[in-house]
Amino acid sequence: MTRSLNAFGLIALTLILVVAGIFFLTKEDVPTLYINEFMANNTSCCPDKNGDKDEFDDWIEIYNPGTTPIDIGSMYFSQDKDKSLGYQIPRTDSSLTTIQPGGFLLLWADGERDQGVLHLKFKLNQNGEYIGLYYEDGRKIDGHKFGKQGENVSGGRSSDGAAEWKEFAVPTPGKSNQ
Ligand SMILES: [Ca+2]
Ligand SMILES: [Ca+2]
Repeated sequence: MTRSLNAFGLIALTLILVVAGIFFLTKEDVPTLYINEFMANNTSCCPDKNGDKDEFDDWIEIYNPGTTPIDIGSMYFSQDKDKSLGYQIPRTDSSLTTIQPGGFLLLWADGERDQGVLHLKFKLNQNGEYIGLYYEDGRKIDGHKFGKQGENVSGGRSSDGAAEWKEFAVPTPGKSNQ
């Protein structure tokens, strides 16, 4: 009796380990993307073209350093590093929200959601704050905390994806940081 119970326990334990192994092996890796550049005090730099109107809105540039396209639809932006599930980017138009390998995507932080999927619900604080990009399950992809921003100056990685940040007097929204 004891022996058959032990055998049963062993089988159950093996099954649990196999199932756990499959779960961990099939759990997708968080994609590698960078918050590459942003502007929180845009007065004349880079217009968000809204019909005939030039809107000088805040913006965030995301960079895909990998070798496969990545759709950021259904990922989240948060301005609070303790809350990963902030604003969810709609997954309604992959042609607009997919970043090609080595490519850049420009999102307008203008609070004007009616202007399309690349327009975020929030604006950036020119006095400084945190911005983070999170995977659809809440795991962190990238985050950056910045201080007070000068007019029409962007903050960006010194080169695309680099760890070091600097100010750019000549910003490059949607293009490689130079
Ligand atoms: Ca706008
Ligand atoms: Ca850039």
